[in-house]
Amino acid sequence: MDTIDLRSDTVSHPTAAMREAMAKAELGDDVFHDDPTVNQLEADAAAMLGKEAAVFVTSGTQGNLCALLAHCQRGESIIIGDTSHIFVNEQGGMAQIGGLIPHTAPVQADATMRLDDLEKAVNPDDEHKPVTRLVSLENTHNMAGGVPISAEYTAAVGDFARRNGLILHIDGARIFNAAAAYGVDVKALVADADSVTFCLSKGLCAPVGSVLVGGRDFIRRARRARKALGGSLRQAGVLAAAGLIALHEMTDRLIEDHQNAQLLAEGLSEVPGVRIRSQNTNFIIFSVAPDNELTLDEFVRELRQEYNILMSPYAGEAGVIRLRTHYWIDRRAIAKVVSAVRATLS
Ligand code: TLP
Repeated sequence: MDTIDLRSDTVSHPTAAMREAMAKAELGDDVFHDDPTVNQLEADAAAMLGKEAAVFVTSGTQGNLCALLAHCQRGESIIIGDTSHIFVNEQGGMAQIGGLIPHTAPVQADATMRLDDLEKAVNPDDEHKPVTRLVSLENTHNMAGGVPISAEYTAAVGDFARRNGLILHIDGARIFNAAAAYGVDVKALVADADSVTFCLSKGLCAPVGSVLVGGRDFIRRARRARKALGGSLRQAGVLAAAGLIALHEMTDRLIEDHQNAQLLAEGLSEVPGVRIRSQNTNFIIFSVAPDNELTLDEFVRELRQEYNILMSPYAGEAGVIRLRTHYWIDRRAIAKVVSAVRATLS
């Protein structure tokens, strides 16, 4: 029986076309800028996001850290959402490695931070305070439940950043999901940003890799940071070949994952005992009625043992499960999940 893995979109495997392209990729030593496939990926990614240059990195975490290291000096402060992935789930690399001081602002249910909270987080020119250098957004927002943020809001934060002499970085791990949700060209969502990290893995299905885009000088500094972090790879074209397919063939289909997430949420909402908390882009967050005989852990275990369906309790809130649809979850899988959940809770 095939596994139906809904724990994250990070579990997605490369497609057959990716595996074939990886086998045939032209290679070189990327530390010498000699890998034609990596060079192509970086050029195409920069063009697609409307920026001057790009650098291929091993992960979203590495892309975000390279960006912060390239933009900021030790001892400076960055304004960041209190539930942002960079703050909560990247081991505090900005402080641990970069010597940067996070100044958090509350993330609202719609994944935005209030502009007056951002204003309050900018330190005055006072020798007691670290210099505020950068503000970071996350689109789509993971802990908010896959909520996309709009071009208009991003432009307002861009305006705030310019008024205060700050750099704007976007953790756009799933920026193409946001573009699909708003039906806009991804350029519109990042026009105001000085840098953006986005992931080729996750919904776009490449096995490894993210891309950091921005201005030419910034990318030169980010390449230096990547080297110091041990992330400069040699014949990385085997990975970039899958990344090129992710970029050119997988972004336009993400809307199908969103439609499937909606279908799954509708199906689950009809199961007695299930309460859908939210459904945005490819995310679903739901809870199981507390008066049910099964604990959440037992519910998850039974789905795995009896039906080969993988879900994981949500770290952000007790009693809650968070699912993500992706390329390998089709309508047949969704029907199976709904009937397995119904049988498990009956
Ligand atoms: N998120 C993972 C886990 O780390 C939680 C997931 O399963 O969603 N930014 C955002 C918004 C992310 O969601 C993630 C991964 C990253 C950055 C980091 O990407 P990787 O895992 O490639 O370092």
